[in-house]
Amino acid sequence: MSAPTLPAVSADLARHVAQGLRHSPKTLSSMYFYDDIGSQLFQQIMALPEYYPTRTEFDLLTLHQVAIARALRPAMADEPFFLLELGAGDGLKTKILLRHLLDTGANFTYVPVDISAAALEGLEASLRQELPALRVEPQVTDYATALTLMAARPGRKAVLFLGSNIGNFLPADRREFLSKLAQPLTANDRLLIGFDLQKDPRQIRAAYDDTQGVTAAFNLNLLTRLNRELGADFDLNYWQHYTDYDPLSGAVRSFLVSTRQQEVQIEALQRTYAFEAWEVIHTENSYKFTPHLVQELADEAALSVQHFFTDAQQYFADVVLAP
Ligand code: AVI
Repeated sequence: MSAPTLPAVSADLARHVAQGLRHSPKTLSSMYFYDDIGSQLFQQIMALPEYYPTRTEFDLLTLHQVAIARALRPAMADEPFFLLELGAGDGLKTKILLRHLLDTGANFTYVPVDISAAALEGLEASLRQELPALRVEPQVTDYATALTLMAARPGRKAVLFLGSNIGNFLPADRREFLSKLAQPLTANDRLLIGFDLQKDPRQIRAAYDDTQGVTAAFNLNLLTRLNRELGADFDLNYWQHYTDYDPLSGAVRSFLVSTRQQEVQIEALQRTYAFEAWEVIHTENSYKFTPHLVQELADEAALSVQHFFTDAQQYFADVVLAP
């Protein structure tokens, strides 16, 4: 029997799964959490009482909007620029800045980038309603393609990478990503990056293991996706969500745990995978930072820290960087 022909996105997924399940421990990337259901579940996570990062960053942007907008836009009021946002999602936080920039006469085009078409359609519709004067050019693509796209565009840019998305990279990948992001920028371009800061370890852990089980559903949805897109037969009755926080490395690590010995077939890979009882698949890292780590990261990417905005409790930081 030959493997079924897959659409391009699923072919990428198939390659990734084949590689990740060969690893020890078995690994799948959190990048694949965000199908349309995963994106909806992430919207729910952001509203959870335990998940402090989103509302903290929202309050921080509200508090510092004037100073942040001033740091991002060109000094000449009518000089055009692009405001490119990687991983825009529902844009709820960004709307604070967009509204302020429009109110103060900034001449800019907003380019939200996301891998979920549904999330971007929702964002565009809400922007048309709430900010009809805004010029929007949504791009459904991954970060790597967005970076190439950005490099090809002449003109000044401010690039937003909010929500501590940077925390989902492993340290080496994070350094490489930031260096690549910095490369096409010229002296007057700016980056605004959100970093979740280290704090009470219990509070961090709780943010990734909420009592309503939404984060568990978000993690487990990855298996549902493999069932649907790759013809896998993961039985969700025998998989659990587990997460821990290591204050030494600053990493929250999330896992899918096989609660019994089992075999799973993946039709698209024409393979059967064996899982021991309590064997895990590592699915996500969410790193937490200190101001010192942020400075170190900026130095490594040859960027300078222009402003370090934080909230009263110092839970989160939005940092303006320049080449
Ligand atoms: C998108 N990213 C920054 C979230 C985080 O906090 O790592 C994804 C997430 N995973 C579980 N809860 C939220």
